[in-house]
Amino acid sequence: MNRREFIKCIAGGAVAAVLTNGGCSMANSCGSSKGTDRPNIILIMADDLGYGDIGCYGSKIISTPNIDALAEGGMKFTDYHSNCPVCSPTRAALLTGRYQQRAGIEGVIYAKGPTRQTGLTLEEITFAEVLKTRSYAMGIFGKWHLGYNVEFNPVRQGFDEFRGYVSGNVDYHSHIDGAGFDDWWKNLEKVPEEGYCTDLITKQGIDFIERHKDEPFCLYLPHESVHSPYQGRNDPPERLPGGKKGKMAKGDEIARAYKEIVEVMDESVGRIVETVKRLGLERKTFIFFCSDNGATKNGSNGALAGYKGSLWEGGHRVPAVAYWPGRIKPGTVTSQTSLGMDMFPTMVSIAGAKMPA
Ligand SMILES: [Ca+2]
Repeated sequence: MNRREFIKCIAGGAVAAVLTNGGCSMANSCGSSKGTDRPNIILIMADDLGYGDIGCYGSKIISTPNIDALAEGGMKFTDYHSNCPVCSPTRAALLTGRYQQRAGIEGVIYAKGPTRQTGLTLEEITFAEVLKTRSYAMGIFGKWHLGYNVEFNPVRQGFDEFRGYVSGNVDYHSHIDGAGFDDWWKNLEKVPEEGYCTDLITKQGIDFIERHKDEPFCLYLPHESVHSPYQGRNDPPERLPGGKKGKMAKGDEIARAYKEIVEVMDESVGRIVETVKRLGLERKTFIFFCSDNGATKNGSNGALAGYKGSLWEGGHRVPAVAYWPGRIKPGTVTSQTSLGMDMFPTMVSIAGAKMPA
């Protein structure tokens, strides 16, 4: 690649440039989709998952064979950073490709207090809106956290389908948010759905892929895993209707539940990839897995100092894995510094869409 091509790559997306440099056999246009008909995109984001929380980043406690397999068959980033050490700003930057401050989301949008009334303004251009210009089917299943009020709903920001929750976290079983409100949506309406949060997100994701297998799609799966409350599949709900409190995990129970929450998400990643393979979409689907900030003291940031909320690397240097057979050489490890908001131009480039002015 000559210098001019490299600069074009940077303009087209730093992660796209890394993918190209990482040995994509077919990438002759900086990761853009020229010559390929609009590849599918699957973006899976964990919540509060730390640098040391999964197998391919050194965890000896938590078993993540499916994410590890993506790293083995694709590319592992050792210096990927979430845009912020907390949730909402990271998501604002990911969605808009802009620094979160420019997108107006400088801090967490809390379930309680005045920020509950705020959200990502509709004037912001999201990757969903840009991919729609290339006729992608757009689905988001899981956590939004860019505004509680219906005016900020994902279907107002370019997504065709939304199932999940708008707050920072819900009870994995009762789907009640931190302020005591039911928080499980189908587009603009609250529509309850029974089940464990991670399993519901997985089910919706698989259903979306199956329904859109014959057209280009972009599936955004922002998981709750491994945010608190710490609840495994068989644990009781903590938040009950009417503001009542159930049993909360404490001490050793947190470590046990934490491991299970991550392992169930890994199982989810496996089921999504299995669906892509089963439908013969593997070579035309770009899959990216990352976290939205570092782990709390209940998890592991490996050798990095600091935790979620800190500007030490433990707060924002997080796992990231890219997988795309035929485009990304298996077993690649890159130390290229990259940032959550790089995903916007990368996805735009892959879709062959135009970057907004
Ligand atoms: Ca988070």
